Amino acid sequence: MADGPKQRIVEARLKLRERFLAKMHASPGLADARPMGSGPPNRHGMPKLPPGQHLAKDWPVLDLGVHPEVAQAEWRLTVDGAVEAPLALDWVDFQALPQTEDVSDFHCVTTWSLMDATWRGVRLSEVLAAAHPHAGATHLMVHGYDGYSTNLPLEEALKDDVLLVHTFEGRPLPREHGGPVRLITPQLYAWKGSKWVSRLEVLTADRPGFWEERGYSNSAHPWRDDRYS
Ligand SMILES: Nc1nc2c(c(=O)[nH]1)N[C@H]1C(S)=C(S)[C@@H](COP(=O)(O)O)O[C@H]1N2
Ligand SMILES: [Mo]
Repeated sequence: MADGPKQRIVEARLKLRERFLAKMHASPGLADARPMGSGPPNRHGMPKLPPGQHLAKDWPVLDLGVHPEVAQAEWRLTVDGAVEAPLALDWVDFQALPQTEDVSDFHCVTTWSLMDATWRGVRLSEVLAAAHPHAGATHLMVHGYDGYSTNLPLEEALKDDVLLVHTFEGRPLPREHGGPVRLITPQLYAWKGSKWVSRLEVLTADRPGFWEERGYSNSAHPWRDDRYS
């Protein structure tokens, strides 16, 4: 992608974030004034593990049991709903977006945590900004190729560590973990990150996703032990 379009996406992202900055800072996550949890402080000055979590040895696989096979060449990501400019990105479009590398943690509500994982991908905020959400946009429904869905308030979705990842520890994200592309939400429980992501539906009101409809917490903050509603 030429510098012009990239620059425009970066600017659109900053503008969109500005609308949600106050809410982003008010939500817990890594800015929690009184985090629960155990162990010495981690790299964010938070307790090493959220309450009730233990370190996973390997990265477990957890999902509804269907692992859709989506080849890079067939993968599409649509962004629609309350947006000015609906998008349908293919693999080449996606790779042309600004790429980010980050180290973050992954907390599954079933009590295992993966710590200090290295990811590469595209900030969700960049993709959302490129679609220009309406002024009244408040939430997001993230859909997966397996029929999964999970909802996020935009102030969580726009956080800098929320990434659409294609690479884990320097290797392509394995299919069983959601490859070619999945979402990660390091400041929320991992069910908020859809594997095999297919569609970002921008909403003007909140709506529960698959697990949220079945009793999982709508907010899902690991440092508040916020698992079920
Ligand atoms: N598309 C899709 N995404 C999903 C799920 C799913 O069933 N389908 N399960 C969620 C749950 S409950 C967790 S804990 C994580 C697990 O990711 P992993 O299998 O890579 O460890 O993915 C989340 N994303
Ligand atoms: Mo989970």
